[in-house]
Amino acid sequence: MEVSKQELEYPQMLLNYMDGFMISKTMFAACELGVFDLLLEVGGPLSSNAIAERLGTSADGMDRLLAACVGLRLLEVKEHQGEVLYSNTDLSQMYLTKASPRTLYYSVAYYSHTIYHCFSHLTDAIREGKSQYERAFGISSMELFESLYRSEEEMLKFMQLMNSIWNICGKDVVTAFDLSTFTNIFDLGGCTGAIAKECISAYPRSRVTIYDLPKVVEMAGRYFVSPDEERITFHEGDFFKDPIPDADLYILARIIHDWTDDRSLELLTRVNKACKPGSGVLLIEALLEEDRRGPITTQLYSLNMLVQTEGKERMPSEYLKLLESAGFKDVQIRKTGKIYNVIFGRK
Ligand code: SAM
Ligand code: ASE
Repeated sequence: MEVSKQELEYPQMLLNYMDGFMISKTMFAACELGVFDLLLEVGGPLSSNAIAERLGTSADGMDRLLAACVGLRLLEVKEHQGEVLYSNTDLSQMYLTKASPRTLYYSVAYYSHTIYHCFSHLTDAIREGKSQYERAFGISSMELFESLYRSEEEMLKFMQLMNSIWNICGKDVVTAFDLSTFTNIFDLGGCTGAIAKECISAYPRSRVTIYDLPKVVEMAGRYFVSPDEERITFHEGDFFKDPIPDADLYILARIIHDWTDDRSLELLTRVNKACKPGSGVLLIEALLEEDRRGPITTQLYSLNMLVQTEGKERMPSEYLKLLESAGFKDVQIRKTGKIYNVIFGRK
């Protein structure tokens, strides 16, 4: 693609890319300090000094942070009787406050505490082709989910991250295919139960079992799934080692992208063995375009899979090949128009 003469004279795009991490960190800092939560709580505009005082920060630092948030369209500013006052935009109120039902606060927190540090070692990750937990957090080689869950606090933060995107894309992924004929559904690596909740709300006859590691099941029961959800149950196990019980649909959301082709094939073959004829498998994943031109979000996520996991993001043709090698047929793909898409296969 040719750039315009004007762009060659003044490379605005490159300048924007250089600033990218500052934009991220500015938004993260405003979230972490509680700027958006405070403005929601107060319910009206506040001066920079008042915000600094309430949040216990320097006045000068807060003044600059708020100015940058206005530039990023995360806050609104107005002058009233000589005083400069700040308030939330609709977008920050809906997505950046902790208690909002559509909050991305926990995604922001995980990006800021974990992903950001892994990405400071991106160059090394690419040289070596492996995750950067050792460098970023000083922990020596452990199994993937042992490093992701290196403390109870970190496990909870990861679970909150996993949970939060389904506030935005959950309904789309469970309704991309009509799943109403499947009543006994297993969500392998089902984590916080976000997908399970979407399923039972979209399909009144379905029951969903969340299959995950024992520690995760314990946390999910404690923090995420209410015991009143009669149609959601738990099953503790390791999907690489322990039996996979009977079901008529197996959902694997963001599971295959954590693993190498070999491990993915091993897992999908185990799932295929557990399937009866007619049973299905539903993969929920971000998808790369076959022509390698995008989507940029998924291309960046694939780099994140490199710095954080053993896996990668894949193209539809790669998922098709994995599923067919594992014994699935009639593979169909549906795009949702959002980050995550859906791949359905049958035994
Ligand atoms: N499906 C959820 C979602 O998309 O929000 C969570 C995806 S998360 C990337 C991967 C999940 O697989 C985690 O909940 C993790 O605990 C679980 N997991 C990893 N290894 C596992 C294993 N060997 N057996 C069962 N679950 C496992
Ligand atoms: C995983 C998904 C994620 C494992 C580690 C992860 C995500 C972040 N870290 O299965 C969610 C997607 N976001 C990005 C930046 O990739």
